[in-house]
Amino acid sequence: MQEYIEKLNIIKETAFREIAEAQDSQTLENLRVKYLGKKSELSNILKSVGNISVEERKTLGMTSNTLKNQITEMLEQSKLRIIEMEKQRRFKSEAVDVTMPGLKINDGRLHPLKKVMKEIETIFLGFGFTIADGPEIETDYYNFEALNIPAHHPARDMHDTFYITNNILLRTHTSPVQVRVMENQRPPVKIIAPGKVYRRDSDVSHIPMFHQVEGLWVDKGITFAHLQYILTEFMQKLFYKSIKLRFRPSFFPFTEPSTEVDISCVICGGSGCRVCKNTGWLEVLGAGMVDPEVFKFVDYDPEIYTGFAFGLGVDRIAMLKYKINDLRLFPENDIRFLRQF
Ligand code: 2NL
Repeated sequence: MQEYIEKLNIIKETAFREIAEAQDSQTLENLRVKYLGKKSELSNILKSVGNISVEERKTLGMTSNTLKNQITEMLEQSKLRIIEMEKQRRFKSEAVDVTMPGLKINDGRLHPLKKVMKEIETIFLGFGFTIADGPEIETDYYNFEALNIPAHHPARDMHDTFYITNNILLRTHTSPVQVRVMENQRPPVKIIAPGKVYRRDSDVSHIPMFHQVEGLWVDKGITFAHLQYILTEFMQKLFYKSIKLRFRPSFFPFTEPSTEVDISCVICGGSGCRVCKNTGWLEVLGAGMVDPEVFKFVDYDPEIYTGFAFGLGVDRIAMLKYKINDLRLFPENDIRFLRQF
């Protein structure tokens, strides 16, 4: 008998200690099964008792029942303690420090060429022009023939043009876009054609793909004065108000008369520097009055309509605007370069 009472005392001692030390609800549940479950020592103690008196059996039963209740009570208290503890743990791990600095958003940005392109488009939209586009893979007809550049003209030199077949090529300028618009629309036509163009040269000052904006305004009574006014206003808006323009006579197969347009050097202001090769001037545009031959291809009557057209290289404008000295930085897409815009 004494042996069993002692056994109960040992159970009590270890149960109380283990329950008091439990740190989480899973451990506590395991302890409940261990001490109160069907297969627990405590549940089986009466069955294992051999020959003792009825009186003793009764005492032993009462003692083990009391212990069962004590353990139950102990488990209950421990459960409350652990619930509170786990709650505190969760508060700690899920806490948000609202004073922490925010994460930096690594936002994208526009390529410098795209920025300049958009700026040019915005200026011309302001003058009432609309934006036209067309294929980069063109036919000989739209890229050359309809622009009064017949076969064997030097501008068709194999060194300049990427041919796909005899008749199909990568456009060397965006003029074919304008030819297509004129083919499909009667005057007035007042458009710009921005886009990528391709030429077979590659050295320090040339890349095989570059960007061009061409413009065309055809209506009754358009004169060279319109050309000068629009291009002057445009350059003043793109760079600054006090910029000067210089119109030099030139030649293009698709315009007559033709002009090359210089601006006063945006680096030195005209006093002479390396960029303008000490001339004070930068060549930025080619332009002219649309050649009557071109109008014939699109069935416009040159006796009724006149127009001016121009073309400018966007890459060169972007170099001047952002003071970039190497054309090849544009197509390289080095993130260290692009991040600066
Ligand atoms: C340059 C010269 C130019 C044009 C482009 C043009 C287009 C049509 C009719 C007549 Cl549809 N002309 N475009 C005219 C003059 C010059 O570009 O040096 N570009 C970079």
